[in-house]
Amino acid sequence: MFLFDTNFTRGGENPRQPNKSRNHFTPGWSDCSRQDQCSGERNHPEQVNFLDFYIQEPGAKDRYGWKSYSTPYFWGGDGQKLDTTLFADGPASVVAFCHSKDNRLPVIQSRVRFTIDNGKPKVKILSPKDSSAVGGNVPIQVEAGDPKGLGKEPGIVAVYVYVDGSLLQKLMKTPYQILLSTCLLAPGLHSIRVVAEDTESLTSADTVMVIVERGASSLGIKIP
Ligand SMILES: [Ca+2]
Repeated sequence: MFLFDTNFTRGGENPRQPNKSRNHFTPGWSDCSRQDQCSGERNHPEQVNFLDFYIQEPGAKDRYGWKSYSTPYFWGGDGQKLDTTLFADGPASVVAFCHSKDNRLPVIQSRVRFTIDNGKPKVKILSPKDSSAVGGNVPIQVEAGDPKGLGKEPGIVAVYVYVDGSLLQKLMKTPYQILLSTCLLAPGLHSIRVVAEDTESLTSADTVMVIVERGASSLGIKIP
């Protein structure tokens, strides 16, 4: 999330050269991550007219903009996310222009630079299904793939399978599957979590919850 913070302070137009006779905004990005939302916050709502956001890839002709007129200042409107898969992987930046209601005050801008990398692995537990009742020996089947990112060639290095937070197995090659012996688990709810790691050490995870039942089919999964 990008959080835009405009602190209203007393001083000159240039924070480095304070001038006590003028007011100015000192905007600053206070939070940032690779993707998600661009939003803004400020501590003097009465002074801000609107915020103008732009995102641009270096060297790209087009830039994408959004004007936000009310707090909190989000890119794309309240709750909308910035889909970074629309952009090429690599360096990019977002700049926000803060327009004051007082035309005599300058438009303040602040920029954050970040790196878009959509090369994280994708991982999904194919079976058992979430919330299913299980018993006996249950096959855990995992599908994992890896898109090309910024760095090395794509590829899954390992798939880690955790049961209730403890590592059950590290799977190094396909097919990513393992048998879970549920007789070692107490009846009730248990979590199966898998983490896929790619050649760039990026990780993604998927989790399902299963209900261990005594006397359930030893063939594996019983869909409730
Ligand atoms: Ca990758």
